[in-house]
Amino acid sequence: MGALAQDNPIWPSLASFLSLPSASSRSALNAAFAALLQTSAPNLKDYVWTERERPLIAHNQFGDDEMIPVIDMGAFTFVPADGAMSALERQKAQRSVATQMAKASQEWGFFQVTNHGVPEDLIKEMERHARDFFELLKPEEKRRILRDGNAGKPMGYACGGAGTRLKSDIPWIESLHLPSMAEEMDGYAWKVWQDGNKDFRRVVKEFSRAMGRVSMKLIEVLVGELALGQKEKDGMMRCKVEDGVGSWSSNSVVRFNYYPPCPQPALTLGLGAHSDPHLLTLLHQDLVGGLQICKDGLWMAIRPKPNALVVNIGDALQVWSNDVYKSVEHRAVCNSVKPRLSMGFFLNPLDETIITPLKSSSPLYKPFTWKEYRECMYAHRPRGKSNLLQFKLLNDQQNKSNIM
Ligand SMILES: O=C(O)CCC(=O)C(=O)O
Repeated sequence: MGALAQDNPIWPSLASFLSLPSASSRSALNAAFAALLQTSAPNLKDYVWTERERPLIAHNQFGDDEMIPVIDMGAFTFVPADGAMSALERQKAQRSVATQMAKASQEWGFFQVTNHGVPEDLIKEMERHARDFFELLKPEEKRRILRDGNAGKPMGYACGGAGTRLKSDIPWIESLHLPSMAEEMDGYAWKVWQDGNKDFRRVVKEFSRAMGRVSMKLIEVLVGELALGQKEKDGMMRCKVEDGVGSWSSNSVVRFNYYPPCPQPALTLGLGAHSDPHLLTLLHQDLVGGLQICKDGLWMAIRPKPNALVVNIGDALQVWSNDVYKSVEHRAVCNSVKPRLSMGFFLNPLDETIITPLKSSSPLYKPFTWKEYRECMYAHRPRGKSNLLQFKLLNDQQNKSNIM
């Protein structure tokens, strides 16, 4: 692990803020924080979340281990040695894995995969580079790629509220969003480092490619498990070819989340409750803990599993599957002891792709483009699943009760 967050010039002032007694010392800190971020004076009280959103479960208060499905996907990712398995046996093993994944996506919207095929060494290298970015660079170096919070597709670095349009309930997080397209991604690295940090660029590209490959396999398996007719399957294949969804490099995003230690983790959140808008998310988290999901109205913590990746269904796949698969609300909870790092790959369609249920009879959503959906999400703060509801076709009764 790199330098502790106490050495990071942004967060110590923020960290001590909540325990400061007097208004004058608070305002001195406000000024110091504003100078560091070179932004208009932030009100640090805005990191204290409204009571109903605060976490009641600590980052490491894990539930029953066996409850969140852990699926070994080796049958898809590893080619057996000659003679180790017949083609029929392999097919049978793949069928069993596919069934488990589809069941988990329907019941949980979340599962973890092992034997996913992303090399352990690559993950370690990626973690090292991400920690170096957050912990070793000066604030002004990171701010060279500060996100434009008003953009329809904000990329780059954000710290707390800086780089977002959030004014209250500000998340306790530093994050870095990078486009998975190699050339676009390069541009961000060249802005941060004068020498372009070749090794950072190489590792992000390899990581993105490897995570993209697994994501595509997962999508293929999950769509294959939907009860689709030939017409819908052809439609899905057309989507893939025309939109480049079949390509890891299309329109996807790699995101690094760094949660510094927080003196009052019960008052704030690293990320508020949201569902992911994309098709599918693949996330690597370190062993600290902090990811929580909402299952049947109750929050529960996902215990990190060494060498596993967390998979979750995004809104776009929920729509594609006409609500068979569920995109589920989740959030990130902070802790007072250790920084936490998570690294995600968000699989996206191309901007002009029309998202509509693949099965055409009785669709539950009106068609929309990925660009429309993405922009709608960034225009409002995503709270829970509010974004998806805007595109739902409601019957008269539901319409009435929504208005009342
Ligand atoms: O860091 C985590 O565990 C959650 C990350 C997440 O939800 C996101 O990046 O959208």
